[in-house]
Amino acid sequence: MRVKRFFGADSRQAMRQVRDELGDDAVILSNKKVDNGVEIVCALDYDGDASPRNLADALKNADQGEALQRELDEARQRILSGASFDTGGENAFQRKARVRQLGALSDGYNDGMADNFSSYEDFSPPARASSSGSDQAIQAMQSEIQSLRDLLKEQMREQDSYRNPAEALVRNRLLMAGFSDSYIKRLLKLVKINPDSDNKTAWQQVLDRLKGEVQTLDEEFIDKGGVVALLGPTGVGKTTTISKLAARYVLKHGADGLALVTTDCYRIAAYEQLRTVGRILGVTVRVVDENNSLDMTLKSLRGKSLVLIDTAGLNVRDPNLQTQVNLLASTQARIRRFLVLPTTSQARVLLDTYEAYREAGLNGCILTKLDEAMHLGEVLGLVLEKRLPVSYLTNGQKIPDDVQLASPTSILARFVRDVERSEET
Ligand SMILES: Nc1nc2c(ncn2[C@@H]2O[C@H](COP(=O)(O)OP(=O)(O)OP(=O)(O)O)[C@@H](O)[C@H]2O)c(=O)[nH]1
Ligand SMILES: [Mg+2]
Repeated sequence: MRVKRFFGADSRQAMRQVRDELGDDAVILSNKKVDNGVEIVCALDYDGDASPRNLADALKNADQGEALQRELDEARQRILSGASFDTGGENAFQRKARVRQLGALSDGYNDGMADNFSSYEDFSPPARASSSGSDQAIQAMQSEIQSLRDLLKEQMREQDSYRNPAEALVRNRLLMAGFSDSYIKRLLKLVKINPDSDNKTAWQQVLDRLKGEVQTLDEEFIDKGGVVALLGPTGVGKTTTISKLAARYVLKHGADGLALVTTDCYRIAAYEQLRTVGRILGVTVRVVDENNSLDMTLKSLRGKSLVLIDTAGLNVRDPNLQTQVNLLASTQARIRRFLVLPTTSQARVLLDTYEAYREAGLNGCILTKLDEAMHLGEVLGLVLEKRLPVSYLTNGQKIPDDVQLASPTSILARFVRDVERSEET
């Protein structure tokens, strides 16, 4: 029998060489780690006198497959040892059904049935598999591991709920309200709910803590003055909020001390919109474009006590977003920047928005559209996790009425109302 050695930096590379040269029917005699890589020895004219392994088997032994398999086995062991967990009333049969659903695993209960778990049979690649077949097998393993992780997490939660039912209730409420797992974990570590605590006391403890964690501004823009820019994707309520704040300013201080600026030179309508507000309120409005830099514009408005800057609504993947962020950074004036976040958006969208605008150097946020939001949990989760101070809340389209300075009390009151309402339904 003639043999040939293949050498690659890792198993995958070595296997690719085998496949390229000998095809999928290559007969592999050995597959071992050597200095700086992996060596595979193949039979060129295999006559059946050895005990060769085909490509699929070799892949099964490959680094990646091995690592995944090991992880899977460890996870399975943890699941099996969890068989003694108290699962809150779930009987062995229910538990077994659930475990099976997650990948036909035997749960180790001694009920006379044979252990029908066979990790390889369930997701090993077919004999003489092609590379895509083995990729699929690895993907199947990965998804199996994920299922096991989820199951393990769930079991741990069940165990916790048995040990500390009040904490479990609180955790569940926060999860339902849209907080992330990691934030809840951190919060509960800080709150330390006593295992003997009743639900009401535990919940109040958490609310008190949340109230202490929410950061808000204690002074209105219209009283504090300065230069304030609102940023955020299109349609979130930047112009409407600026119009509300402008109207409030004028009602309280008159029109002279206020100016409105738009950096939205992408759309003519944006300027028109702000100009209309300025005309009605008798307030100066400026546009920043190629002839009027932001720096120059702000210098010309030095005498104003408050300048509100409306920016172009740019979605997170818009290439102009960076230009706009750079524009705000390019001035000498101190601009306070607030991200406008609609409370109607999902947590993922809010997080993406935050990540995209974070670079702008945010001083805080404005939460809009509370009147349309089902609950505040998702946005609250984000502002708490990112320690983003909330300046205003808006709850309708009416100018100037539907805006209020945010306070921890008002935010928490709304949060509690949402939680109670969702539990009633
Ligand atoms: N229900 C409700 N609607 C609001 C609120 N704030 C703004 N809107 C509405 O949301 C829509 C978009 O508001 P705009 O202020 O134009 O949004 P924008 O962020 O300036 O959008 P672009 O200029 O495209 O970036 C308008 O129909 C507003 O009336 C609010 O608090 N509640
Ligand atoms: Mg606008």
